[in-house]
Amino acid sequence: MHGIRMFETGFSDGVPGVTQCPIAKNDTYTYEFTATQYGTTWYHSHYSLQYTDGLLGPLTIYGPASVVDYDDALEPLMLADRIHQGAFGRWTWVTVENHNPPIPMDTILINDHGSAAGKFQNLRYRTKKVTKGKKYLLRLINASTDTAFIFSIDQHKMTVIGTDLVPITPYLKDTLYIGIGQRYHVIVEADAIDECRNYWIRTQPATGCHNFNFEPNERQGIFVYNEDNHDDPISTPYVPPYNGDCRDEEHKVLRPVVEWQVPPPTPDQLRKVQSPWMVLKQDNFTMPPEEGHDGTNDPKWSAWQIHDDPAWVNYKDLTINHLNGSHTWPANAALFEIRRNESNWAYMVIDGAHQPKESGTPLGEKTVPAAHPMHLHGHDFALLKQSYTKLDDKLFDGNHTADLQKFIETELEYNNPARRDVVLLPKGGYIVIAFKVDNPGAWLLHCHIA
Ligand SMILES: [Cu+2]
Repeated sequence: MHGIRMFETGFSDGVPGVTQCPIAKNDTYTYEFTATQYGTTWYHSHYSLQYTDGLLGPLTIYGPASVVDYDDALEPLMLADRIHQGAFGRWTWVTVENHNPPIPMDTILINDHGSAAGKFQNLRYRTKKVTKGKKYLLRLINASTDTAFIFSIDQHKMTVIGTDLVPITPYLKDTLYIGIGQRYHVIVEADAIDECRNYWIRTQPATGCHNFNFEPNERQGIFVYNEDNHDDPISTPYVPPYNGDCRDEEHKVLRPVVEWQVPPPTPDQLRKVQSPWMVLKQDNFTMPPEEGHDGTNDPKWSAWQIHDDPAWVNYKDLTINHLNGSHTWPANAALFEIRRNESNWAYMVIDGAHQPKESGTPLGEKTVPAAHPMHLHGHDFALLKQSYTKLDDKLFDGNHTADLQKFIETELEYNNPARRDVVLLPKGGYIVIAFKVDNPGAWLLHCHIA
């Protein structure tokens, strides 16, 4: 249940090895939780590549809305990349049959409709008929494995009213950045000049945040005024100056309707274990030995990691079963222990650009600059800073507390900051997030590229 807070029901969070065993074939599992927010999200398997192959769906929690300036709603739109051959098949083809990684995607779908590599053109997604002069709520979900989209409808502007599960002060856009796992509520007025025609819905992969092995067709959806018109629309896209790069919506315009304030951290709070300084890097990595398998002759894998460990969970020893007060944790759980503190806020600087010590880096281990849609379970976080440029190295070296204090005072947003559950860690940049420590459990923080 992506982005559902699971407030005091962490055992229903659905992460294999952390909160439960994977559900066995022909078995069932019931997730119990209280819906604490209204809006749009999705559910998906958290096991291996299953959601890439379609084990997912939209989830709407109905309730009062902050902005009701619309006449009707379209069904939720799940935007997704896919592999026509099947993700497990392609994975085997690359890893076992020794073809070259990385594994490319080849298809863009909207609610499971779309052409694959130019075939099945007539399978494009068509909305229900819209009526000129009416306003429609669109609930957009990026359910991709490896693609950030720039979403637009030709010749129609969007009023953005919600990010993830949070209503925001409305703002107007013609193209919308939507990263993996993120959701947006937008209102579109059917105000086209020619209502006999239909208009392209575009899902353009953002530069640097996709991996297609050919130029994908961004036109997989049609905004339908005229149900009898089955011709391809002739509408034209918004012409850049918009930036086609991999970005999020500017976080300073994502202002929650229900305002909140975040207390500034102390330098120690930003530095301490409770607020880890994280580095995402790729490493040549051998899986830890298991019962009946010592692993010494295993091939080296390349794995992403936060700090020094790629999380390696044990289905027989769930992380959540260690929440008994003993403070002993499974080996290789890549775990950060966060205790309640005086302010009840935790802070994290997540840095994608460099390691604390670049010198002496073991062979085969390096920081790989890449963009990562970071997702935190069990909490909405406040986005205090999203930087597309590199973090100043010296801030965290322990010798520049005055500079760090100045950074805290001048660089971070505390007054009604953006509140959401997925944020893009820009390539070569960093983010600073904060969240209330109010939901005990074992919670995953992960990049949502599946
Ligand atoms: Cu998710």
